Amino acid sequence: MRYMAAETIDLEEFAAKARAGLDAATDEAALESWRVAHLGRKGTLTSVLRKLGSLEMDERRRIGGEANKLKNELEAALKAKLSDLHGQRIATTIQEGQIDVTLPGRSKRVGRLHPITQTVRQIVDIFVSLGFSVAEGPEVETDYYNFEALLLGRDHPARDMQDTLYIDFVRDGVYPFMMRTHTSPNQVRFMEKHQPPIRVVVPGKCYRNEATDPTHEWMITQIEVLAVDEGISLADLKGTLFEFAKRMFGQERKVRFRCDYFPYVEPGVDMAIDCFLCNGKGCRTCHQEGWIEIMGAGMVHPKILTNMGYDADRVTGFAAGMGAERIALLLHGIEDIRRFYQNDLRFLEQF
Ligand code: FA5
Repeated sequence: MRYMAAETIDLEEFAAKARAGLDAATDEAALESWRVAHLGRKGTLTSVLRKLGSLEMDERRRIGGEANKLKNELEAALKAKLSDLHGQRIATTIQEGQIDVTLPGRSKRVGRLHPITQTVRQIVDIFVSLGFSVAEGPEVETDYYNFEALLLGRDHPARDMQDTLYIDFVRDGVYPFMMRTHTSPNQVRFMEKHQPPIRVVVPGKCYRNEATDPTHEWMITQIEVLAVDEGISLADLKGTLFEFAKRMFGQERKVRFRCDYFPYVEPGVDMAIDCFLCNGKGCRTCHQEGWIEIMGAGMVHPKILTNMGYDADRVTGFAAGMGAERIALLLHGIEDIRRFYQNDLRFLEQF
């Protein structure tokens, strides 16, 4: 059995010294030195507590309990003294006239949702009201989902339609990862995990190596729409997208449907809304066309349905991918898409 000499852990003596030291400290610097000397990691009370292990069990319990009580007492006294000092400082500052307590308070600025977030929510709400559910997918995408699975093989010329930002990582001589160029990879991701009937929208950011202009940004937000079921036809695609356009833009805007090419749909179309600025006459914002394209769409290619394990003789589907920034341009009458991401509060606070 080992004994510590009683004087090595004389709590009374330590407590008296510590209390006297605290009384003598009159400013924040002195209080901090006192805290380090007594309560700090290498302070006197800490070293007392460390010595407890070498005491006999009963002694250890007794002195340990007292030491902890003392520690709590000293910490509370330190806190009270610091708070007094703080109060005195404020009182002095007010007395000396450095703080004018009669001044009105500063109001906190309340943030708001970014206009594109608001637009995305509006679009998604419309589709939810039409019976669609909502899913998400990754922004860093693989070559397989972004291109290959959508029938855009490595040498397919249509890859050039979306100038791609690849991740600087090479495996087997190719760049397997990229910032997704569109939300269409989520058609495949969703179909892999679900069986028809499918009604889903997938919103998210997409990235392209774009030379920007009034209607082109390098980071955009798309909303992918996918419906797969028995008996879905081009009429369902048109009906759904027309209904969407009517609810989004009102009855007065004109809608244009044209044939377009995307390797993963057959047939493919694009949808445009007449330009709000020139009312279809042609201007800088609509590139003199009179129309602003808002989405690509089409009937899901039977090859993709088969690749997903579906019976392409039984089920069909339509898909669409629309740009939220273009839709926001039309909704709010903004002449340049680049304003959305310039972080100018004078612009953003209008929404
Ligand atoms: C696509 O991205 C296809 N994945 C759409 C699709 C989905 C087709 C499903 C068939 C089936 P596109 O590159 O045309 O297609 O882009 C679709 C929409 O995204 C455009 O109509 C436009 O509204 C928006 N968009 C595309 N690129 C930009 C850009 N650089 N700046 C602003 N909006 C853009």
